[in-house]
Amino acid sequence: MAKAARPVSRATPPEPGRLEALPEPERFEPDAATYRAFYRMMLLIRRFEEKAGQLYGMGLIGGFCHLYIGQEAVVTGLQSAITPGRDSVITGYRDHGHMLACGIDPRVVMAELTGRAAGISRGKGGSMHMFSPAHGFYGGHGIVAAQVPIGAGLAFAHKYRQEVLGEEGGVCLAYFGDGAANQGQVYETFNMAELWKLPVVFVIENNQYAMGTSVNRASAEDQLYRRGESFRIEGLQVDGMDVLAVRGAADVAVAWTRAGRGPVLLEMKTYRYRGHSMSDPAKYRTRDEVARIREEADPIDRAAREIVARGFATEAELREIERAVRAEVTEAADFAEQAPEPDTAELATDVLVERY
Ligand SMILES: Cc1ncc(C[n+]2csc(CCOP(=O)(O)OP(=O)(O)O)c2C)c(N)n1
Ligand SMILES: [Mg+2]
Repeated sequence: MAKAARPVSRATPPEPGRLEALPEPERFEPDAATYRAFYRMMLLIRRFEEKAGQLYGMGLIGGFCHLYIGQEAVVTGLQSAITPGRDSVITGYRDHGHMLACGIDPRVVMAELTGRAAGISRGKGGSMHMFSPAHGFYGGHGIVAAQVPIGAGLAFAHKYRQEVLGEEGGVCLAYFGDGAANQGQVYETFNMAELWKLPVVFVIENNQYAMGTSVNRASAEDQLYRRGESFRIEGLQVDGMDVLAVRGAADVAVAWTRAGRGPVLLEMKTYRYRGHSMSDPAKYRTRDEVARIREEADPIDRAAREIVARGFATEAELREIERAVRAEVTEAADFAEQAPEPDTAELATDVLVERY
């Protein structure tokens, strides 16, 4: 096997005596069951998204639909490092994978995508507007970067509950994209988060593109892990196509922020295989580019190879996992297709209606 690339690298070292240094992360060492569980989760997200793409093509999903295919290792590695329910998670509109990794039932996510009453937002939110506070999942936000200050607010609540109310605290994982990283509100948030030492991990999912604009074209500083430096927020750049590198970095970041040392910024270098949304002509990149990354860096293939090489499962056992995942996704789609739409009397309930 080729020598693994260094999984993570650190931002500029802090000035001695002025900033504490984050410990150097190591690639996570899973046991067999944990690595198989990572594989299963990544595969569940991939197959779920493929099915969502099919249902969209059949006209069963309306509105926007942004698929997460290619980025599965990011959310799988990170979510495995936190405590579901105790900690909180918030992201943008590319959110189906985050919900599955939070442990939300694929059936209610698919039912929401197809606008059914059994959906997690009762069929009225759709792809971009799903929430489950019971799972610590706070959306699902269609406004680019809007989730970043809200994530700091969630972290503030965690800190307040712990320090003022004496309740159990927690940390927030606030995910956003490389395009969102150029939004002004991100930097107001960085300032307050560090000033107040909020328990938040900012996760930039750098999938190389914001709609049709590449990160290098739009970003004066394209090493996004450095974006917190002027706020004294340390950053790590991580191979987001390697679930074990992601988990290793997540462990360091979560331990740091849980200990009251303030925010951490993780730049996950990843890639989306599909278009920005379902209506993307993809003229800004070549098919070869996508095919090459799929071939060389696919996170699921990589995990499968390593699982077999380490003797954690046989190829036949991985095929069995695949079969079970396909069955789960088929069941979710069948459930969604058969579920009734919301009653028309429900049209305005739980919906903010502005009257002018
Ligand atoms: C404030 C705001 N500006 C513009 C848009 C339109 N828009 C939707 S997604 C997007 C690109 C964001 O890219 P990135 O942050 O890299 O996330 P990705 O889609 O790659 O996950 C834009 C410009 C929006 N929804 N909100
Ligand atoms: Mg992007």
